[in-house]
Amino acid sequence: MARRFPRGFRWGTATSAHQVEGCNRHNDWWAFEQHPGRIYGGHRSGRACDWWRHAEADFDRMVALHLTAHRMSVEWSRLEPELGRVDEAAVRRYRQMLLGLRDRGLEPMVTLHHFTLPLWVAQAGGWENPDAVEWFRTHARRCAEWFGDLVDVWVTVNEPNLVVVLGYLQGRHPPAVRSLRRAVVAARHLLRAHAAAYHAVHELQPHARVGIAHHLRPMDPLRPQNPLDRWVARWHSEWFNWAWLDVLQRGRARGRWVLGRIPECAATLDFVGVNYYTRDRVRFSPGAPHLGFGLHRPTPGAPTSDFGYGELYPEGLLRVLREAWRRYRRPVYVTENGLPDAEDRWRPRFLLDHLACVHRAVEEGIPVLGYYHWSLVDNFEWTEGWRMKFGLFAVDPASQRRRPRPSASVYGAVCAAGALPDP
Ligand code: IFM
Repeated sequence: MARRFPRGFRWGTATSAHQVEGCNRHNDWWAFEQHPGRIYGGHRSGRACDWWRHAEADFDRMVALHLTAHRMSVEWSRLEPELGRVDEAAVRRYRQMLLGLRDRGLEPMVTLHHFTLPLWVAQAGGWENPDAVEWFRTHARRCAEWFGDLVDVWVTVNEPNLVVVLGYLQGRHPPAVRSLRRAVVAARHLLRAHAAAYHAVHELQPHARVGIAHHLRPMDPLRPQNPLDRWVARWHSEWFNWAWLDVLQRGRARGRWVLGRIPECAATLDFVGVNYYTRDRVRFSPGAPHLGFGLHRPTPGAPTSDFGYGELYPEGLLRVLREAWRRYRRPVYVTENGLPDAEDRWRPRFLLDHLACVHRAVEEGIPVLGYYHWSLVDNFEWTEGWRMKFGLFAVDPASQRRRPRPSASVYGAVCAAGALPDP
């Protein structure tokens, strides 16, 4: 029996504005990229994949792969480059892009915040400033006004846990802070901003689906027999993976997690967006209180993608889908899944194995509505610059030439059939 997906299942790819548009000069990442030592090899986003001018050429590539959906983000700093000043040309260009997707039969899913903040927000304290919640509410309401006739599915915030861990605990992303106290303040504002955006969109579009794209990774003990490893792995999984979604479902996290109670966040998930890449093994480390007493490692000896980005572990996707469904009973989208693999050594198998897990989840009765591969094209991978290649299409940022990798036709065949080939 062919492993067929339900009718209407969305076959997509995912991108974010800063990583593909080019010349996003008015956000905190552009400023961050100018500091030596921040980005691998001194790389910069520069023209990125030139989507601000030529996204439509890549939309045509999506059509050639038989995709039916695409997840993109709008860049807040383009739409509102200064507090209260709207750039009408940017609004027009996003409408043109969204129409371009629609006209090609591609359903847009739009993210309102994907890592970047307008410089004026960042300079006012970013997510540590409580005013950011209201500013984001306005941004969301305006986007629903401008684009609501073209967009029914919205992601408020991409990977709030990574925004906080990388930006406020590890200091690797802007604002490059290392402070638990400041991390908690930012996290709570970010979650309140999600809730504000959720309601702002729904006031104008009661039938829209509004959710979050959350980075989920199973955390298993490095030494499964060791009780301290087991304890620390469970604890890290709880706060990194689930506490955030608990707050958005129930207004508070289970136990006494630092995120605490935020009653206004309750019941603000129409769906759970799952960004799944890999799993971590965790080892108890008494000398690392600043790391929550846990060191994260890949599984020893397991295959990993380029530059040790992560263990290749398709079953982890099934595990997080099951757990998200068990806890929240909300429809799910796989809003990101992919790997850096310049030579396409692993990607064809990776795609089929991860999609087999999605199919299994659907068979078990979990309402998974779509799968968005990260990414269509190689793009600017934040602190890793251009060295990590996530695309179904290789991109040379200098010439802007594209070359399909073999996995593009593997994914295209699955999308065309709406089914997986026999194993
Ligand atoms: O490129 C990123 C994306 O912006 C957020 N999720 C993970 C991807 C790959 O690292």
